[in-house]
Amino acid sequence: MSRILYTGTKNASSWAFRAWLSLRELDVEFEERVVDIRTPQRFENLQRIGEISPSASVPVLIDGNSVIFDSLAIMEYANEIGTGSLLPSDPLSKARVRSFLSWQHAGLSGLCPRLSFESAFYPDKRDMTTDEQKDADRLFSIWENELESSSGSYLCGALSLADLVFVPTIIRIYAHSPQIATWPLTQQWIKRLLARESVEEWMSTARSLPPVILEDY
Ligand SMILES: N[C@@H](CCC(=O)N[C@@H](CS)C(=O)NCC(=O)O)C(=O)O
Repeated sequence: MSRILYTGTKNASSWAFRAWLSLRELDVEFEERVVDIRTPQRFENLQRIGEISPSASVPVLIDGNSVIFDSLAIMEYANEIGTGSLLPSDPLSKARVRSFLSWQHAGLSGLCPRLSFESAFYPDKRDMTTDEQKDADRLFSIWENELESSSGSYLCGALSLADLVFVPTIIRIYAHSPQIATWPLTQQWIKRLLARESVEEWMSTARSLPPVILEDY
């Protein structure tokens, strides 16, 4: 196998999850090497990744002699070498999918840093704060409008990179039992995404690991 994906600890690595999901959904073959990104071994392990990748972070995809780093680049590359089904061919629809990808990649909202991916796996979860629920509400209403206008099962009609990029975000919000009844399409979309074989494969391993406790939870 000439293609190697360096991912991170499965209950702590939301960016690696996105790249991994795209490769899996597109049936691209790869060998997976998990980098332990828990402290204190994180620093030494990522330093070693820095010897092969400029970003010194995961995910990194090695394909033959090429190094493709950053989840977004890997997602787009996966689509190019896979079935190509995760980006629409029409330029406007493709730009819409890419808008969602870029938005998530640029930080999305204040919610992600406050509600870490790691916290989705804590046995005792706190309630969401009012501000967090407000941020979640905004995302839910945007997703609801998108689902309504695409009349599809997924954000932009068929499953696309736009859906996959939001999976780790959904997981961190959904694990904290948000009030979501007002957005029925979003609720169904979340359930549909979480039930995907690829998502369940990653999550079942993630759930089996000892939780990575962060102090600022
Ligand atoms: N923009 C990068 C972010 C990657 C990232 O932050 N990865 C985490 C693990 S999920 C990591 O390796 N962090 C270590 C670091 O950047 O020092 C991407 O999308 O791939």
